[in-house]
Amino acid sequence: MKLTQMWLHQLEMPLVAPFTTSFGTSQTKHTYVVELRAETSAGPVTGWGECVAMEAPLYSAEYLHGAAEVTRRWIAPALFDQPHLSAESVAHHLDHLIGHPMAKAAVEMAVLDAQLRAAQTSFADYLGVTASTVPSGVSVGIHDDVPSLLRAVGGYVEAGYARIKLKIKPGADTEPVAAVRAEFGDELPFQVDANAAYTLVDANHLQRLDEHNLLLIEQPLGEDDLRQHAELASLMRTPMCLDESIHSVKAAADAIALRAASVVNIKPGRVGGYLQARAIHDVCRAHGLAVWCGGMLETGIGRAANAALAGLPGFTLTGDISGADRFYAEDIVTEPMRMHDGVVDVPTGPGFGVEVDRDLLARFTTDVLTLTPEHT
Ligand code: OSB
Ligand code: MG
Repeated sequence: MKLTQMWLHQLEMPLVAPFTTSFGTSQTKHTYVVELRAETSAGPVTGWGECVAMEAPLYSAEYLHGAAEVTRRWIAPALFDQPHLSAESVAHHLDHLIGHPMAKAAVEMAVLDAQLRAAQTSFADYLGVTASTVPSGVSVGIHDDVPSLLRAVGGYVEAGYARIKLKIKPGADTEPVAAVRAEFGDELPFQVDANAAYTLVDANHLQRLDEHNLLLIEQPLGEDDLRQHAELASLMRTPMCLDESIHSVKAAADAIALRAASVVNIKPGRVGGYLQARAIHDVCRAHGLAVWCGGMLETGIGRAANAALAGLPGFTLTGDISGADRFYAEDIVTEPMRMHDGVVDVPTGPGFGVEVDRDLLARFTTDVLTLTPEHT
């Protein structure tokens, strides 16, 4: 295909409730949605992607305005230059640009959607996914007090979610974890996520989580603490899972070689796109590590793509792919993802299988950046 135009729709979407992690509280989802138009052998097509970078560099080094800027100045021009662009060649054309996986992923995602729509192929078929549903887990933020946490978890358990993940931080860890176990019993599939809030000095304290029979502990230490995660993993019974540390296929290979983790959270945005995400799935599966699909409060576009990815056979643990209503009263797609019976459906339509609702998109849009071959 040949790219002809690209738009970055900057959005602010209110959350149904504040979401607190060890690095902060959000009330609003900030993102940009990539819309691109391309000429293909099947005629002109439109593709959609979204950027998972957060407003501030608290989860990862990238931040939303930086991602838009690097897209405007370097990513878009490099792709507008290509006479024969394909989703599979995007990473190659952007390889000379160091870092910025989330910015690259958003654009690759839109190219992939356009390519699949032109071929009338679903993302699931492209991946070779035959599952029609995937289990649906929910990420629960840090709460100010245990009763409100138990009410929130109770609501999700009642709704039928297949797995609960609880955010933790120093001072909000063993007590809320013990309270959830006591209230909902040993059968509840239950895991925790520290978002890099601890250091190896906390090893003795973190060992106290072992008694709660957790599925895993996600990213207790820093992004570049692979060796220290390996040491902590050897001191804990709870399986070690990495999120922030796995920003590339190489990082996944290093984590495996160092025995830093036995489980990997795969977030397509964090690793530079859905094709890198699949490669990490393949490497982990070949080495006997379990993977699951993480989330970044995606809109309906990313949520649909994640549901298809999570249908690959190595995704043996339940992902953070909740119904859209876990975060949003209104999504930007015509058919927001619904959790039912503990699962979400793998979309079957062309591309990612969702249609953006222009009215809803406009409602949440604060600005639009138009990129063309001439103006970049
Ligand atoms: O660490 O998994 C994380 C959201 C924002 C940033 C980091 C994380 C998360 C979540 C939410 O846990 C997962 C979801 O989208 O449901
Ligand atoms: Mg995480």
